[in-house]
Amino acid sequence: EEWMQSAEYVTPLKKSIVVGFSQLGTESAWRMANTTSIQDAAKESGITLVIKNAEQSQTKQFEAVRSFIRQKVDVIAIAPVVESGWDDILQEAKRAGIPVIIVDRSVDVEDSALFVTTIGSDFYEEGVKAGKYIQDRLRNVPGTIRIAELQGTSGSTPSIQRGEGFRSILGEKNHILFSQSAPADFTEHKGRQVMHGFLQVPEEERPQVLFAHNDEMAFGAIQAIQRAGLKPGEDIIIVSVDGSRKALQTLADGQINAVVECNPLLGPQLMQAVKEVIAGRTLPKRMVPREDIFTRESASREMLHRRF
Ligand code: GYE
Repeated sequence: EEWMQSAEYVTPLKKSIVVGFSQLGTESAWRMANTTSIQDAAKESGITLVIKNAEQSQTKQFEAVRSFIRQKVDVIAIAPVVESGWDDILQEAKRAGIPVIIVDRSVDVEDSALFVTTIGSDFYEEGVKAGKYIQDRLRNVPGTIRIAELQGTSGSTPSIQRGEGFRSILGEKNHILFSQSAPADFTEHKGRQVMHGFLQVPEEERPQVLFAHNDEMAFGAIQAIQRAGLKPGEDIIIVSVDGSRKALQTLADGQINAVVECNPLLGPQLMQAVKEVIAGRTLPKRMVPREDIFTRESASREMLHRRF
């Protein structure tokens, strides 16, 4: 490729690598930690970072990518808000000779050569962990179990895959009913609003379990549950995903029952990948950080190590 052979990369120390990063938004503590991690890692690596906030709009992400192409950045990184619709814009980057690294969520494109690698979590596995926790926890509860689900942004990888992973464990059981499921955009206020709606049913139809696709939606749901005169964590078993310090605190306090970890600290891995791409090395197509599940027993201990 042209960008690898051009003279300015023969002595890379003389000129800082420039990375354009399209961040999808600011909806959660996870997202803020992700942005900070990428900024810090760029600084540490002496890489110049141009970052644009797309405020949940794919159109804005397209604009950001086009501006990076015009600026002739060395590498483009994208945390894509949704999976679909990326083929054309990634073609534009390819024609400009700029390699693209996908961060956090995935893109669903026909030609996987349009990006170098995807650095992000195994969201399906996160859903599986949440499902297994619920399965264990309710093993001895008789009768029908109704599960409510607060999904993330429609069409986003973590929402699609957390839902699928969760259902792979609980989906085909006769006594388990997915009674309510709706997107709440990964935000606290939407989580509160949608959960409030879920609770407008006769008592015997109320869910005993809530799976929230992230911490913020669980926080919103907790408020709605309390306003309905119920005890979160007791009347309704709650599992969320991410593991911010506040979520672990809420877990320790007993209002959430389990939190599946999703690691936002992708900066160091991203900058490493940038340097390797510039050096012309081949990267694995997918890079996944190690992750855990937290319960009340481990919450206080883990909280000490939390960085977001
Ligand atoms: O779980 C949620 C954020 O894409 C993994 O996006 C990320 C998710 C994360 O809004 O809190």
